[in-house]
Amino acid sequence: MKSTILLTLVCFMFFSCEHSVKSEQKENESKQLGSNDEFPFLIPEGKPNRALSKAVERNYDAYESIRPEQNELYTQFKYTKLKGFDYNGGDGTITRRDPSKVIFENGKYYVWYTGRKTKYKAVGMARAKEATDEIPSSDWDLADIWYATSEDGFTWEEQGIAVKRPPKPQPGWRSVTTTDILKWKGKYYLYFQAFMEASGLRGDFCPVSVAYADSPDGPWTHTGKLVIPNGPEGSWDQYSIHDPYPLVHDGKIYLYYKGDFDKRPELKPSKIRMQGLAVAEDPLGPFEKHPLNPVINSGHETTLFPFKKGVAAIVQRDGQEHNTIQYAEDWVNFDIASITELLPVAAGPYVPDAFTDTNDGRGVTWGISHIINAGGDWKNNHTILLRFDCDLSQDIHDDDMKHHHYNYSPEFHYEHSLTSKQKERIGRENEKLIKK
Ligand code: AAL
Repeated sequence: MKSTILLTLVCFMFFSCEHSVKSEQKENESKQLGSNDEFPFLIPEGKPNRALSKAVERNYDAYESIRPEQNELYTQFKYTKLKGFDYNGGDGTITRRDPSKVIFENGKYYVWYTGRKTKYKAVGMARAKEATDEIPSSDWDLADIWYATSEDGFTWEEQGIAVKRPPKPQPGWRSVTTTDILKWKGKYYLYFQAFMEASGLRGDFCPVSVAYADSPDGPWTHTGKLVIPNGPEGSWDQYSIHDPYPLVHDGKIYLYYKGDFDKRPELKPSKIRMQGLAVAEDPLGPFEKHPLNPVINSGHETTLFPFKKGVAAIVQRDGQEHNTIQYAEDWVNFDIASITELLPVAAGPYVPDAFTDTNDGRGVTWGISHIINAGGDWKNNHTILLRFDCDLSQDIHDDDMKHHHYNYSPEFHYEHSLTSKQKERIGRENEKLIKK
């Protein structure tokens, strides 16, 4: 009898205890979910334990934080005109484009870029057959690599040519362009697109070569080497290796580059651009292309920087994932970290830890980018350099860089007007409706 009473008592205590734990849990849950099981007004910090739409689930799983302003890899971009560069009244005979990353040496900032100062303006890639030794085809044809220095990043002093076109038939004899800098064991290396034909004749075809120097001020020695050669016939980078961009990681040189491929004249644009990775233990190679190439499925020019343990990429125009900032902890497998707008084109950021082989990349806050057709008239096509600022840094927290939209003026919208072909199509659609 006694034992039956005891058992009943124990069972009662167990069930009532379980009941109170469960009701406490439920109370907490409903506190979190709000009344009527609605998604709460105050977004839970951690992923709530309830069914979520795919989109909300992504907010928790795919991004560093649930709001962009707390996401270290979210930013807006601000732009400033640079002082110190002349463009011959914008007549198309002077161009400066595709800046390298910026580095700080000898008490000043350095940037290298494609410089074209030609007697004649470029005829355009479509008319490449008209190009001569004096008439450039594209905006980057018949160019050399120039450099400039600055003490504040806003006013620049052009120092002259760093790497000249070498004599024929050395790689780059036609044009040396789109360079980027590596500092490795006390020496400096400039990787560049080495054109051996006027761009536009068959496409924008070139491999990558490299020059080196003991000082960022040169003198630069051409290696004459195709340090990143084009891929084998039929491969994605068989024709173009563009925008070489070296960083140091894991005691090696991680060089990212762009390839343009999948040319389909029936489509507009007829090509797709993606980015690949080549790794070397020595700046002069051999570079081994990563077996998973391409590793970034979008973007045009390459812009990357060490971030935390991994590497981040500014993926601007072109491709499925344009207008995103991406991150790869293993330096190979990139995910979208944020989506933003008005990204700097061909950005060369100031990356203080580009060559320190860091395991805690601090990020970037400014750099130099370019604007093509700066005068708004393709007949005088030329490109200008400008400064961008942003907050993609672990060290600054600038709320004014974290807004979620720009206010574009009515004029800006109307500049993106319908073509006459589109207007005709709309007219036909209206007529069809009216006749019904
Ligand atoms: C760019 C870069 C490469 C291309 C051309 C000049 O902005 O992607 O350099 O070859 O356009």
